[in-house]
Formats: sequence, structure tokens, C-alpha cells
Amino acid sequence: MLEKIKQTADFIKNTIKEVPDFAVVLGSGLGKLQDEVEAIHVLEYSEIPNFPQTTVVGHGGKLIYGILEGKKVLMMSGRFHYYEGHSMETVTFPIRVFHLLGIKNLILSNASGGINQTYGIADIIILKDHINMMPEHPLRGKNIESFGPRFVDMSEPYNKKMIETAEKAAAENNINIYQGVYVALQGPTFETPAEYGMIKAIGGDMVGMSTVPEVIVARHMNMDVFCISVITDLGGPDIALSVSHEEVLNAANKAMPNVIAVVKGLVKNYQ
Ligand code: R1P
Repeated sequence: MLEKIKQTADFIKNTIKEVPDFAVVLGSGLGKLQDEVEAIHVLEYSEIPNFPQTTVVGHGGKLIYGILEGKKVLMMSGRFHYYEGHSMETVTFPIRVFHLLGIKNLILSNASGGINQTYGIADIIILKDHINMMPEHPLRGKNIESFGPRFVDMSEPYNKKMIETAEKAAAENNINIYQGVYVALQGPTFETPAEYGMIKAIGGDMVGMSTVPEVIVARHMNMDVFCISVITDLGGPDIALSVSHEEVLNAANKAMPNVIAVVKGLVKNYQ
């Protein structure tokens, strides 16, 4: 795998020829953020060696390099999920590549189901922590010391300074924003009411099927990580609301102006 990661990083390096300040991963239905980037290079995943293809609606399949708020960003429009059948190595492959490109800051985004009763549809939440309930750990197997240590500190999975910077951007734009704990499950089923009850009981504010493997691998390599989540559906132990992926995409779309304002403010002001 290491050889493949190097090969992919070399290919991207030869194209963009600069070290981006930030890598950004776009979650379900959050693709509009890419329109904010003054694109310099757009690479289809299909033309990048070793890059998997996206299979989920609402996830593009493009790597965009360009300028956002005066900063160099490499934006991944479309991510890979474990439930698609990928191994954890494949799910987190782009994060390893970002590291070899010299990128230090990672901004993630996702669509999630809200359990915290103060949340409403299309609210935006900054991840302050997570609970990993995925069936496989992305760092299982032989450790590659050049990436990071065998045992990884996770006392600050989400960078406090990035959170503060994003909070300020939200306040300046009069955007109501929360901080919450994200619970990662395998999917692809949405949660049953009893599962929502469990997530609430263990301290989760929201639930989704991505992100956490990417965070773990990024922290393994000591990257600074930030994640913003859009509440696209609501659930709870006593609430049986049906949900579809289409509704998820619609709610994500509704939240886009706020997501864009917060991410732009973060990119602009985080040093
Ligand atoms: C379900 O609608 C999909 O949306 C979320 C869930 O994890 C699942 O993949 O996608 P992202 O986490 O990629 O935003």
C-alpha cells in the first residue's frame, strides 16, 4: 500500500507543484463548496493512479486544487465509505496521500443524523469529539513508523484552535453553531429507534457512517483536524421518523450557505 500511496502522491505533486495549506473532504450533498474554489487543476478520480471511484449519490469524483480565501486548498469532492465494500486502507488512502503532499491541515465535512434534541434539520455542528463504533480499526495491522506511532494519542482529535476559529467565523456571520460528539457506525442502514437510544446513552449527539477513520489516520500522522457536520435527519429512542438518502441530500443542500461561510472563515483565518 505504501508504494501506491507514494505513486499517487507523486502524480498529484507533479500536477499541482505546490504544497496546499488545507485538504478539504466534502460529505454527502456538500459538493457546492467546490464552486467557491478558484480552480487551478481539476483531476477526475478516474485519472489519478490508485484512486478508488465514488459510488454514493451526492459524492462527486473530483480532486480540485485551487485558491479559497487566498489559501491553497486541495478539495476532495466525494469520499469513500467502508459500507461501499472498501477496506479501511482504501477509505483512508486519500488522507495518507495528503500527508505525503505535505498538507498539515485537514477539514472534513459530513451529513449526520441528530440525536441531541436541541438540533434541528440543516443545523451545523462542529465535531468536538467522536466515538468510534466502526467494525474495523483503520490502524489495524503492521504500523508504518514513517507515518506515525503504533499507539496514537487521541486526547485532542479535533484541533481546538481550528474549532475556535470556526466558531468566530460563525459568530461574525450570525450563524448558530453547536459542538457535538459524532458516533461512527458502519451503515449503510440508517439507525433504528433503539440504536438511536444506544447512541444517546453512550454520549453521542449525532451519528453517521464516515469521517472517524479519516480522523484517526490523520491524527496518526499528526495532522490538525476539523470537522463540520450538517444535521440531515433526526432520531431518538422514542422517535420513529423515516429517512431517505434523498432527504439527507436536500437537508445538506439547505445548510450549504452556512457551511460555506464557516469553512471560508476557517480557511482564511487559521494559521
Ligand atoms: C447517508 O445518507 C450517507 O450520508 C452520510 C452518511 O455517512 C452516509 O454515507 O455521508 P457522509 O458521511 O459521507 O457525509
